[in-house]
Amino acid sequence: MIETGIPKLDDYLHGGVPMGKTLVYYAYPGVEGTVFGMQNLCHALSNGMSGVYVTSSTEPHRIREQFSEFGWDAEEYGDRFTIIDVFSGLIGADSHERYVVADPEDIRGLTQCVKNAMEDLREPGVLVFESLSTVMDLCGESETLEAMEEWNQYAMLYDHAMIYNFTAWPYSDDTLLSIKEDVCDSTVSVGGIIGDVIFGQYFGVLKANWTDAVRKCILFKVLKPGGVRAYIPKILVTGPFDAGKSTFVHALSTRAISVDRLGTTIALDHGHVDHKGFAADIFGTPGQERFDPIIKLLSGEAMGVFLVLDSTRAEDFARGSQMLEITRSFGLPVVIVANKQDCYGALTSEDIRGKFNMSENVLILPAVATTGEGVFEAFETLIDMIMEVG
Ligand SMILES: Nc1nc2c(ncn2[C@@H]2O[C@H](COP(=O)(O)OP(=O)(O)O)[C@@H](O)[C@H]2O)c(=O)[nH]1
Ligand SMILES: [Mg+2]
Repeated sequence: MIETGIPKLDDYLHGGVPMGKTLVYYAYPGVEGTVFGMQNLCHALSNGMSGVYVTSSTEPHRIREQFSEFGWDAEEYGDRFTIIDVFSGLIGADSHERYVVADPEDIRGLTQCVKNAMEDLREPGVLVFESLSTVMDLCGESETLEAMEEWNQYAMLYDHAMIYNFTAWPYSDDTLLSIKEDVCDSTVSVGGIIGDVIFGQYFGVLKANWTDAVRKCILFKVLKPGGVRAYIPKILVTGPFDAGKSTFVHALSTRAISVDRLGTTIALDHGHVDHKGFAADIFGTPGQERFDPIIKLLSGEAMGVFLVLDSTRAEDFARGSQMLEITRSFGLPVVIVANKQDCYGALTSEDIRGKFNMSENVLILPAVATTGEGVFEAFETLIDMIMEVG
């Protein structure tokens, strides 16, 4: 098995891609599809495996630059990393790569290189195509489909995993259908939520013939450095005044902005979290009752809620409960953060549950926002709940 290194995808495929199997990322034009295969390759390489990158639309030295922009270091992989250069021949440039396809328009040259590279790998590894669509543009649709059958057979024979990035340009319907449904053991579609511009990107498993894959769609974002992150566009942080909401947002965030006072009325927090393959934007709501309509407004688009409580102030719990009701009417996953656990007189999670009128299945987790203790545990818990719902 090789892990893809794409957040959630390995869970959905129950571990990754088995050796000898093939996966295609079927990306719609305009979305950031190429990074998926690249991330698979770098993940395998950093796990000590060998990998081959078939580059057909970028100069090899630019490929190494792209790796480092994402925070992956090609040098570090040494000779476990090789390139099949299908690009330099196109622009008449010299190539120093181990495998070079002299005539990129002749698919037989590529097939020979693929075969050689697979034979040369001393142990099971992974081959990744930067862009199958470019190969198709150069060599023809049916020629490429035929060659794929052959490459996939070699992969099975030599026990390598095979990964293709493919962009679904307007090829013939038959070609698109073959790529999507027939040629590979598994297909992951990478798409965009399209308005006037693409304002969201998602991926999801369309098929995997070796397992009962989870069929959920994941929103994603591409970070540099970092690569593909599962993305949660909005998490709300609510709670009574002074409970520690702003401190909590800052403790979680790689970047955070607090507007402590806008005029004399309102306090807003906004932060970006980047943690264990997940990226999220979090928004603190004001605590005062007169802003409840704003909480209502923000809740409509939120995917989850933290209710932050000052564990020493039982007199504020009723207000907390009231704030929760506002968001709960939207059916959102909730985690209650029992904050200020370092303070004298702080109630434990269980004490708080006793004073709070709520069902057993609402989680209450201890935290100290000022030191960051417990904040990422709370984050991971809420993320799990959000992913369950999605
Ligand atoms: N001792 C302690 N103080 C905290 C903790 N979290 C927040 N505070 C403090 O509580 C006060 C209110 O925090 P703030 O984040 O502004 O609360 P907000 O009104 O909910 O945004 C600040 O002085 C924080 O430094 C904590 O876990 N322990
Ligand atoms: Mg605040």
